[in-house]
Amino acid sequence: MTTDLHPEAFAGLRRGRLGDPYLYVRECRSTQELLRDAALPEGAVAVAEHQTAGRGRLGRRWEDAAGSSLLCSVLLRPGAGMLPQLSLVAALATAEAIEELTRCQARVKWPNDVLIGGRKVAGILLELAGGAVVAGIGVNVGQESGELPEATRTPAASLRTASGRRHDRGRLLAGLLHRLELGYLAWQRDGLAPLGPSLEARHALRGMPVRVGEVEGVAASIAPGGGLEIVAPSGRTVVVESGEVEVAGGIDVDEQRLVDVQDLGVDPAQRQLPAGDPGLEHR
Ligand code: BT5
Repeated sequence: MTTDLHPEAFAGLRRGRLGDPYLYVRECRSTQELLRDAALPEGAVAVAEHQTAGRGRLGRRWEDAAGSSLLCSVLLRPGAGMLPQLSLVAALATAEAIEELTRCQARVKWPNDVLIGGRKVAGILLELAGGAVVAGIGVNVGQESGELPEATRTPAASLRTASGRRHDRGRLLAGLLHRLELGYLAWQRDGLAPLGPSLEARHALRGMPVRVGEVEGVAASIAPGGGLEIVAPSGRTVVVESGEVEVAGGIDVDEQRLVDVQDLGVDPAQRQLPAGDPGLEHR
């Protein structure tokens, strides 16, 4: 049986360098494991219809309904450092490709989730393999609401439940890889700066009451280095470089659960501290 992710379907859709070679399997434990061969070139992509041991970050699981998800891994060789930034680059490319296909507004929940209407439709996992990075991207595409995992950290949605329509996974993958390639090249050349406006426009957490580890406050911008700025009740802005974001009461972007900083007694003038200000901490 041929599907919308079959190599023959994808060959006619590929727009750039990513996706060559294209490793397609019906089933595997995790597409992350298919790109471990050191002989594979940058740009190799592995895709599966179903994963029996799909993984998220920190040992968590990524669940799929066979034939309904986009489950892919991309081999990149970015050189040393700045992996958290690459996670944002991949999440942004995923959000943009989803928007292009579905016309639904997609947002990036720092550092690695893509949401529509406050629900998680995609997740990114970066893993080091020798000197390379394997970027794993999972998108819920065709699941009906009953086929989505329940009791997830953020409620789940699929492109189908969010848009009310079916979508072609091959076209999504081709758009995603195209945008990832453009974003990756721009990031390698000039860092996150060229992606900043697109990222800020899709920043899901702005204005939300959040906690990351011991840092609690209201999420502000994404810092130039890729960290999340959090305005603490004292008015200090703390930049958190990585970690798990807990949103008080959950994210509900549709209902604009935005907290006015003045409600917290914070002088709005203190929200945007200039770079190098002693109030700016890096963790
Ligand atoms: C992620 O981790 O979101 C990264 C997911 C990466 C999956 C891709 S698929 C292709 C490649 N091969 C793999 O084996 N993995 C990558 P994290 O932020 O840790 O989120 C994991 C959490 O999301 C779980 O603990 C659940 O709460 C929730 N979750 C699991 N499956 C989900 C789904 N299909 N949709 C929405 N949420 C889900």
